[in-house]
Amino acid sequence: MGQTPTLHMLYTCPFCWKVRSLTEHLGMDVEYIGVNGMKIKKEVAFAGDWGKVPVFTGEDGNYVVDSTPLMIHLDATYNGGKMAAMGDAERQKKWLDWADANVSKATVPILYGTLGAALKTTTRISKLEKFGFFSKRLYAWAGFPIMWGIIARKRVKKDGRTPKQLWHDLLTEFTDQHGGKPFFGGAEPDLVDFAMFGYTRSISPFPQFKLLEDHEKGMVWYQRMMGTLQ
Ligand SMILES: N[C@@H](CCC(=O)N[C@@H](CS)C(=O)NCC(=O)O)C(=O)O
Repeated sequence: MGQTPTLHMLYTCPFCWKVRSLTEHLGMDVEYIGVNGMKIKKEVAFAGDWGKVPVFTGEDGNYVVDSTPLMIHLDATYNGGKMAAMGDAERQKKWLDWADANVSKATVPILYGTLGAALKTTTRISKLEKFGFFSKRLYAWAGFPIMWGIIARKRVKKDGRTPKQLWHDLLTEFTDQHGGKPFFGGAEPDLVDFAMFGYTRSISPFPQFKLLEDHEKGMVWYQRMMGTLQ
């Protein structure tokens, strides 16, 4: 036995919630370390050039980065690789890629799609995350509403769907894959369930979450996933 594993994360980072949901499901003893959103590179400098969260450090002091490989690592190390071995490996890989390619992109527009939404999200983030007094205000009033709001609006326009419609379509596409079973993985959740759950859960502290709440099948699955956490 070495040190207690740590997970460096941002409270509002969707990728971090993929990993954290899995550690909570497995009932792991992990110390969650909230980094300062304005100093991510510095705070995870111990993990080399990566410069992003999440970063997981195991009992042996070795770190693992990048949420999807990190989930696969946790399953292999702390769960006997049970999730990776569930069902068709190719299907699992395809849908992990699908979630990373599509769902992460849908998250930014829903949180920052209009200037009003961007400002609401940003002030909420500045309350949730750890910032210094000045950066807190700077972050709330200047940074994200302008930068991300503009990027998100461009993306939404190009797609032609509202951020809500986009999320609903993704949840439908995903739950259609369950084939009447409780989870994507079948009777039990697999890595795709946890990736999708992490993305969805990262929106839950924000008022925009109500836009997802009328996706009935999606929410039934979401609550079921909540029930698998320890
Ligand atoms: N592909 C990575 C993406 C991680 C990522 O982009 N994290 C963001 C926070 S949501 C970050 O740390 N960004 C800092 C930066 O890019 O400077 C993953 O899945 O873990």
